Amino acid sequence: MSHGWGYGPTNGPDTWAEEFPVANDGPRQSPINIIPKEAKYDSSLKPLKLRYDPSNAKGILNNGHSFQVDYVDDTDSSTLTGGPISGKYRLKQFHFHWGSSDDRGSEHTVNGIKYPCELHLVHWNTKYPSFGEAANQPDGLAVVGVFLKIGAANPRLQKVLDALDGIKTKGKQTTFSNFDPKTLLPGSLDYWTYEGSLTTPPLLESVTWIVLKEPVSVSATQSHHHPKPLPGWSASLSPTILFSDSATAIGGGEVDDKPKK
Ligand code: SG7
Ligand code: ZN
Repeated sequence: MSHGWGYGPTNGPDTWAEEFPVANDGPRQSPINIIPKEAKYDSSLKPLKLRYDPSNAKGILNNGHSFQVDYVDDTDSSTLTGGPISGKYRLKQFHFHWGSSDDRGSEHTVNGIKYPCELHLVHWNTKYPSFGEAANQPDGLAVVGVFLKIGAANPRLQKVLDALDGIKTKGKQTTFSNFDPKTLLPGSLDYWTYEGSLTTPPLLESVTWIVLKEPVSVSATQSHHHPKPLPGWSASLSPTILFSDSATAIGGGEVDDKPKK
C-alpha cells in the first residue's frame, strides 16, 4: 500500500488492516449491518436537534476518496445536540459514499440491503479543543448518516451535484456557500445509534453513529451524474467495504432504536 489506501483491488478495505490493524482487532469498527428487529428500544434517547447556519458553508473539496462540503467551525453556530450525545457537537463537513452501480454504495446496510448512496454529516465534540483532537477520543465525533434511494428527483441535492463539475480531480476545491445541510435530511429524524469508528483509515474508534431510518430520494439521472469515478480520483469509489462479514462481526455492538415522537 505504498501509494496509500483506497477502494481499488490492491488498496481496498480488505488491505487496510496491514497499515491500520484496528480494522481487524478494533472492538467498535464501522460500518455495520443494521438489523432493525435486533435493535433495542431505548427510552432515554432524545430527539436529534440540528441547528445549522447556512452561511458557515465555505467550500467543496475532492479529497481523492470522496467529496466533502466544509464548514467554518470556529464558533457554535452550526451544531448537533440531543439524540444519543451529551453536550454540543459542531458541524465540520458533510460527504457522500456511493458505488459504481445503483445496487451498492452505502456503507451501512439494513438487513443486508445496500443503498446506492450514503450521506455523512460529521460533527465534533466541543469539549475538545479541535476536530483533530476530538477525532482521537471515544466521544469525539458524531456522524449522522442518511441513506439515498433512487426515486423522485431531489432538488435539494442539485446545488451539490452541480458543484462537482468544478472539482473533477483530487485536491481540487472550490467555494461553496450559503447551504443548509438540514435540507438534505428526510422528514423523520428517527434513528439507530451505536458506538463505532471512522469508516476510512485511520478508522479511529471515536464516532457515535446516528443512522437515520428514513432514506431520502435521488433520481436516476441525478445519481448518474457520475456513472464512473471521475478522472483523477484515486480509485473506484465503490466502497466494497462494509458488507463483508468481518465488518459486520467486528462492528457487532448493539444498535439502538430511537423512540418515535
Ligand atoms: C471521507 O470519509 C472524508 C474524510 C472522512 C472519512 O473519506 O470525508 O474526511 C477527510 C477530512 O478526509 O474522515 C476524519 C474524517 O472525517 C471518514 O468519515 S466517516 O467515518 O464519516 N465516513
Ligand atoms: Zn463517510
